[in-house]
Amino acid sequence: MAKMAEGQEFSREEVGLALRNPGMPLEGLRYPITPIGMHYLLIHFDIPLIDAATYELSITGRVRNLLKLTLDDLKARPAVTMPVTMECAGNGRAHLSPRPVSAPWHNEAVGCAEWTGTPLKPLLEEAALLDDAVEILFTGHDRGIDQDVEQDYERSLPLDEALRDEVFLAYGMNGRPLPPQHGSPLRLVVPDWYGMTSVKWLREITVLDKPFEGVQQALLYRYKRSENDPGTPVTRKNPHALMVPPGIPEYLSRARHLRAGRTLVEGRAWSGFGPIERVEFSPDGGRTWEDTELGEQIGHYAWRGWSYEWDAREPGEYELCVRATDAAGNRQPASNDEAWNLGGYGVNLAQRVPVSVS
Ligand SMILES: Nc1nc2c(c(=O)[nH]1)N[C@H]1C(S)=C(S)[C@@H](COP(=O)(O)O)O[C@H]1N2
Ligand SMILES: [Mo]
Repeated sequence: MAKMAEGQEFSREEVGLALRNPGMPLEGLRYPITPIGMHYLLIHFDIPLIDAATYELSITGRVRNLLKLTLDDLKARPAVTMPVTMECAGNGRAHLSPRPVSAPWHNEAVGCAEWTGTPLKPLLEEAALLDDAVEILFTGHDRGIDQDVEQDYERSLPLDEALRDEVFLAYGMNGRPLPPQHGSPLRLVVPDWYGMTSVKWLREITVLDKPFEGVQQALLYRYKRSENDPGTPVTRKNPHALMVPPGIPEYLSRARHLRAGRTLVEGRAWSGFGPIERVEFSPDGGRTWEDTELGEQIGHYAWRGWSYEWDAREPGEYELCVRATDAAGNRQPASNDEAWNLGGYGVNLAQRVPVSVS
């Protein structure tokens, strides 16, 4: 099922996927709220063209009341605005060896937008779930073929997850209408979970009386060690810290160059398993670690800033690393072996940034 690749060279397919699905330039970590256009994108099929004026969302399946809602109906309901860090489950995949041929993310499949929308739970309460409801299925307007199966992009959530207060349907991003590439006119936002769950271009919400077995649920987005391994579902985001690469880059290689002296190294960290409690910095490839200073927490589901004043006294070659620990005690792994899985999901190896100091 999974096509694998090895080495530093990327295939035409991987380059094609990377061009369609840009990441956030890591200097974008300087903004607490990622500007639209700097936020990463992941689009499996095509961006559908949807007329917001005639758009309707239906809530159907195991419900007492079928609902059909226009965008105006949804905007007339109670509104929430909150920053939510979104990260693709495939972020870090390109560091694996062998790696699955898919979007070849290194570290940049992340962003934190301020989303505006209406909570899902009251809508489901209005639809009145029947007693046999077990999962909620979210179906997008986009359609394509993956794993040889023609499908709508759709994913489900167990009932208890879908009914969390902080799950909402978003029609706004950074104070503007949702742009086409991020799911216009309406998308799901599931804080704490990896991005695949936050279905864009939402067409239908279906209440199911048995677990959804579609491709994006049962075949993909599972932590598997081999083809025959049924694996476990990919859900919440693993803890992850990233730094703004310090100094200046060489154009082609992106290698970093820095003058000796004090440098403020900064970045952001997040986890779907609880608040970030600790971010550590290493100037020597992970041999020694120092605690960094944690910054403001702009929202419960938003990344947290951190900074460290690094004194690069001696000219030479350095490998800077950063790693986060969350409130549940999860810490980023040190080795590729720990992180490896067939789909290249949830890879949160400590970031490594080689720097030449002169
Ligand atoms: N309908 C639909 N929803 C989707 C996707 C998609 O391809 N189609 N991609 C998912 C994945 S894998 C991710 S990581 C996020 C990316 O959201 P963004 O492009 O707004 O950053 O959207 C998710 N929702
Ligand atoms: Mo993703």
